Amino acid sequence: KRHDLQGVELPRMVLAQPDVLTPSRKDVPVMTPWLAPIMWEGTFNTDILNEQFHLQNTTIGLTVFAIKSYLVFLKLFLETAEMYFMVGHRVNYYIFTDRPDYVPYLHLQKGRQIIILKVRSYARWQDISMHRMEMISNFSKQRFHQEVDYLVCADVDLKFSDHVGVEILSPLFGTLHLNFFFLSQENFPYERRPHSQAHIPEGEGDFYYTGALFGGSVMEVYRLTKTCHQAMMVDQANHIEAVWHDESHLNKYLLHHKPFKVLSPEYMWSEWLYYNMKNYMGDLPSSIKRIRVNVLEKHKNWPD
Ligand code: 2GW
Ligand code: MN
Repeated sequence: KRHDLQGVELPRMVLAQPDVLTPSRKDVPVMTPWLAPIMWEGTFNTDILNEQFHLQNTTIGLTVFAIKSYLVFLKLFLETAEMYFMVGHRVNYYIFTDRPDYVPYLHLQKGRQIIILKVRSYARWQDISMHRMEMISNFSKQRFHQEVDYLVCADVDLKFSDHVGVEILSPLFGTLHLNFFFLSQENFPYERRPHSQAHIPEGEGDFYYTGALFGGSVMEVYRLTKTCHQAMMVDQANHIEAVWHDESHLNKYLLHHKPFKVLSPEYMWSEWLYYNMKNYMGDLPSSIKRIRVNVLEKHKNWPD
């Protein structure tokens, strides 16, 4: 499928003349040093973007893994995606699960479908999380490239709470991790051991990206997931596992392959973290205008 916006003729739209000398937001960074926009409320016009992507008849694949007990998250994930994710566009939900029978039945909006992909499970949760890279790369090569233009890869333990639309789409995009957005580079939890393929030396790094939301064109997502999977296989052979698993490898990849768009923490918010932060930060900063995706609370054994 095509994902090239050139040659699109937009219908006549009456819009105010762009005031290019005034930044759309002055309270948040809106551009990376490599001129990738950082997506915040108030920096983009949804009507123009919807037109552009409609004229291309864009189809978006949303990949999500619901293996073993994490199937419980799937219903709310899908219900809220139906309300807020790429509304009005063509969407394929690719649900990777070890238990297809447990996928909830849902009435979907027109142009949207659920595709269940049966995959194996792993005993360790770290392996479940990490092998997502392998499975996404395999399916990208085998079928996604025939069916969708873009892939959006998400964790399942989240809910959509406001608009997430075509503004996020570009050949390669990552999302800023809320926990580290306010911190400087030396506090990023990158893998620091030189023996790991995910290693990022002190003094390097642009952002800390979350493993919970990334994507791009099928080709770019294929390259990313294949590269990360191969790096994890090398680590495994060397008996080392990166500190934050697939997320560490994603950060390494995005350091060396700069994303074309960067999503602000509006796209991966955590009420729980924020509740704790409030104790010393006061109320929500006025720079946060919309919270679009929320991480759900859960319990697990954290690494030491
Ligand atoms: C994960 C942890 C503990 C026990 C089970 C699982 C688990 C994860 C599972 O039983 N079944 C399953 O399908 N998963 C999938 O892996 C699911 O899609 C889930 O969203 C994803 C990542 O696991 P999660 O959400 O528990 O990890 P987080 O939210 O702590 O995530 C960040 O760090 C991870 C690596 O440690 C990943 O990079 C993740 O993308 C990040 O958000
Ligand atoms: Mn998660």
